[in-house]
Order: sequence, then C-alpha cells, then structure tokens
Amino acid sequence: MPELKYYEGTVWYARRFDVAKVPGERLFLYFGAVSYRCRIYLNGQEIGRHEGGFTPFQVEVTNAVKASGNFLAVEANNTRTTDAMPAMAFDWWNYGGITRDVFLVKTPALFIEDYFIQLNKYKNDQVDARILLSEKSANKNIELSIPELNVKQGLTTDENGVAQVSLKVKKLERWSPHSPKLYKVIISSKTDKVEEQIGFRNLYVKDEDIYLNDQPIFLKATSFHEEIPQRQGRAFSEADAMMLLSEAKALGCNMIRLAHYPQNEHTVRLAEKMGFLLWEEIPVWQGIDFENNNTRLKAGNMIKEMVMRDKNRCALAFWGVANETQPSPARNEFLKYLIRNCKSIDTTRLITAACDLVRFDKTKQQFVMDDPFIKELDVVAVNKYMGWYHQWPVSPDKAIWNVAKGQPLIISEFGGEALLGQTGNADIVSSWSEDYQAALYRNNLAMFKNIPNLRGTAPWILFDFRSPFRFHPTNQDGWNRKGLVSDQGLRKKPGT
Ligand code: GCB
Repeated sequence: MPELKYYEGTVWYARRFDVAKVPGERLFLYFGAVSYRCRIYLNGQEIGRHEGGFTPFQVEVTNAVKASGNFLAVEANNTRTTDAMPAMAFDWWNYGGITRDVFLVKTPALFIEDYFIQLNKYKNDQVDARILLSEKSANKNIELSIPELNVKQGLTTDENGVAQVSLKVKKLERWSPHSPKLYKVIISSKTDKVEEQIGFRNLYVKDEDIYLNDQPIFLKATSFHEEIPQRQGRAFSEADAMMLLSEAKALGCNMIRLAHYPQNEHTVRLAEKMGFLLWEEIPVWQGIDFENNNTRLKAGNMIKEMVMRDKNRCALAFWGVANETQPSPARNEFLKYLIRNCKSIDTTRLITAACDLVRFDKTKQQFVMDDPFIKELDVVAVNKYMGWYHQWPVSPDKAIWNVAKGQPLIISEFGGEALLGQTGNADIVSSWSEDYQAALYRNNLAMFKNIPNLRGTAPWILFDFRSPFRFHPTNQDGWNRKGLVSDQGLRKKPGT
C-alpha cells in the first residue's frame, strides 16, 4: 500500500477462528516473526508479547481458546527505538507487521519439545543427540531412528526430561555444498513423533584454516536481504527463497551471509538442501546502545531464539554477533555476553563478527586492524569498501594485509554501486557505471590474491535493495545499488 510506505507505528491484525478441541491436547500460536514489538490478544485478553522482529516465538493458548468463535488480535509496532536491535538508523527497509507464517500448533499433553542432533565436531562417525521432553519427567522412553543408517536406538529420560546419546554410525555420507545429503531422522516418544531432515558434517578451525569434513575450504559467499526487490516486499515463501538462492547458485557460491538478521526458515532450509553453508546474525548493526543493560538482555534473548531455531541445520556454519561496532569496554562486554548466550545452547558453530576497522597504515605501508576483541572470534570478518568508500593508497596488486594473523579471515563485504545499464569511465567512481563496478571488483580480486590468511569473500550484495538512506535522485532514489543484480533481476556487467 503506497500510503504505508514510510509508516512507522502500530498496525492491527485480527481474525476469527474455530478449533476442534481434543481433551489432553495442547495448543500454541506460533509466529515466525513480527516487527518489532507485538502484543497478542485472544478473546479480549492479552496472552503474550514479544520484541525482536526476526525470530520466532509461541504462546500457549490451550486454556484460552474456545471451540468456536475465537477472536485473535495482534498489535504490531515497527517504530525504531534507541534501545533496540536494530536501533535508529540502518541501511535497509523498515518493513513492519507480521512478516512470516503464523501457525496454530497442536501437540499431545507431553511432547518432544526440543532436540539437537548432529555429527560430533571432530569425529566423523559419531552422531551426538540430545532430546528434551516438555516435562521434567524421568524414565520416559524415546526412540531415535535414522533408517538409512540402520540406526534405531532406545533412550530413557533423566529427571530433567532429557535423553542423550552418542552413536557410532557406519557409511555416513557427509553433507557438503557439492553433495548436500540429508537423512530422515525420526524421534518418537509414547505420545509424540517428530520427523526431520538432518545432514551431518564436521566443521572446525585450525590455525588459519576452516575445515569442512576435514578438508580446508574457501568460502565463496554473497549476501542478500530478506527482500524480493521486484516486488518491493519482504521475502517470505519457499518460492521467494528459491528466487534468491538460485541467483547465488548461478554465481557459484557455496555460502550465504544472511544479512543482517535471521531470515525466514524457508530460506534456511532450502539453502541447506541446495548446498549452501550459512552465516546467520542478529541485527547488532552500527549504532547499538551497548551501555544499556536492557538492550543487552534483549540481544541475548534474540541470539538464543536464533540458535534455538536453526541449531539442527548442518548448513549453519557461523553465528554472527555483530556488524561494524566500535571497540569500547561496554561493546566488548556486550558481545562477550552474546557469545556466552550462544554457547549456552551450541558450542559447535564458528563465532564471527564483521569488523570495519581495517585501515591503511602509511608508516608500515600495510593494511592493519586494531581491535583486540577479534581474539574472541573463531573467524575474523572484515567489511572493506576499497574503490568505493576508500581510495586505493597503493596499486591493488601491491597491497599488503597484516590483519588477524593466525586466524582465518573473511572479507564479509566489499563492492560499490552501479545503476543497471549505466555506461561510463571504468576509472571514475562517480560514473555509477557498470564499467566502474566491474573494474572495482577486478581490483579487489587482485588485492585478495595477496592476503595470506584469506579464507572467504562475500561481495556486497547480490541484489539492489531498498534503503530510505539512499537518496541520490537519479542513481539511487531509495535503493542501495551495490547489487550484482538489479532490482529487476538483471545481472550487471561481470567483473572478469
Ligand atoms: C556496510 C554495512 C551494510 C551496508 C553497506 C553499504 O558496511 O554493513 O549494511 O549496506 O555497508 O552499502 O554501505
């Protein structure tokens, strides 16, 4: 709706529904995402509230629903606030409202609440599984089966309702971008049954290398926002995910950085099926109030909701804790808190953050970065816009990098803007031409050849995307034009 284009504030959603109530069954309302704050009302009573626009939540409604004539109302508010993630200014569109699927979920009284099943980080024949029931009850029987691997294992819960096992598996085909093999996994209890598709792979860092299935890997990544530019709207369906991911496939990528917030589950699951590794992050973008304890608690909650949703996706390689934050004791404590929250659920993924402090040291004639926080990261990532926000201090093929020595490094953003169809001088940045953009990519690639610990690159960004902060009247007009592909889905000039 054009009149809502720049709207920030409350939007109400309402609907009536009936539900066949079965004694002993429980009912939950599940929301994939609501931006940013919402209150949920059922039959005139507030039954839940949530903050955070990119992660799911649910509210139990077993006792609040009637068999017929229920009235559900959702108050969603997308107003930016200084104490939120993201905060006041960010370079993407502030879509509001209920942006993802909503489900009414039925479960038995005692159900399988959670599971975490994956290949042991270092052992390629050991599957580790942890299954949690919805009640802390001991001695309940659970069966875990992976038919294709001939696994059928009986387990019993402890007093916390948790059952754990490490199983030896034979002839496992490991998941990789080249061969994204998934196995059917069935978890059953006396009253409940869950069927999943799970892939198994090992992922770790050793010295300056990232190993996938015990082989060093170079990450050929790109990023996209959760947006279909042609429709000027949020991506929300499997078809949308297919559009975005197919273009990344055509480019030859083996990884996607989901910028700059957790994206919908269709995208995550399809990416895994199509053979992309994933980097997922929360919107701790520039401008976060690190001094605010309330903001810290919100971020902690957000990262846990992200990890809880996607921890069983073997494609998930990186949890990103921040993008372009400035060092300070408060920032460091905030990010360490996020890492602890993340690790309280999952200790196996690689922790990263995109830093933007690389600078050219004229005395040393080298690119350097001073941010001691990078020692907390498994893989260091750097956003650096050479040829766009920064002029070349030396010729690209002569540039020397001395950044994050001893750790793997990813260039998580680089690029420049070009308007589709615009031709111009390949040496003049202000031409906004495809020719300049192509030359910029060639120059950056020449520089990358000499970065000793470089283990991945991610051109920013796959598609032109909407941003209210991009107001050059002809070249931008509300769009960030750094896409390799235009807002209409047409590919710009290749760099090589
Ligand atoms: C960045 C940000 C990204 C922006 C990009 C740009 O460093 O991380 O969100 O969109 O630069 O285009 O300036």
